[in-house]
Amino acid sequence: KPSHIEHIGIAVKSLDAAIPFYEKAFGLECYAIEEVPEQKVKTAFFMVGQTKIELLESTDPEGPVGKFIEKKGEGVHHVAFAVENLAEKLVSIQEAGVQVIDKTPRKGAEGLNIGFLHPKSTFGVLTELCEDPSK
Ligand code: CMX
Repeated sequence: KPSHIEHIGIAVKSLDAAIPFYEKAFGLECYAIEEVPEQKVKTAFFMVGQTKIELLESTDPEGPVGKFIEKKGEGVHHVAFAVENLAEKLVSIQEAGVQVIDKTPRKGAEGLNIGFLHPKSTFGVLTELCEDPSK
């Protein structure tokens, strides 16, 4: 089973507008800003215990976060669980009848291997599984 919630992804229109909220309201420090061109996003990370808040700004209106904001506005975009043996998990979860977006792991932010499950198959919540290859 997953060890913890690795991160919560929050779609925002502007990192520059959203980062100061997390800094001022909670005294959190933005420890990394990274562009992930394959996902058409720019990300900003805050650590809260073992879990990160990942702010997501779209770099392309046709990308997943651009389309999400257009349809639903800013808000919680996905929940990511930390798992081991991601490739096997993606196989077994499909065997259990869950629709996956990624049949095999791909590279995500922070060097993690990631795989997404389709929100239509997970009660409306886009769900990500992540594996830290350095562990
Ligand atoms: N949470 C819940 N539902 C979502 C969703 C989300 N984040 N994104 C899309 N949906 C829903 C839409 O509302 C829509 O529902 P309806 O059919 O009821 O209207 C349906 O899924 C299809 O949405 P769409 O706008 O037509 O978008 P697509 O089908 O083209 O893509 C999805 C949807 C989830 C397959 C795509 O966004 C995807 O592959 N996401 C995974 C990758 C990703 O999100 N990357 C960004 C984060 C990267 C990172 O963390 O580094």
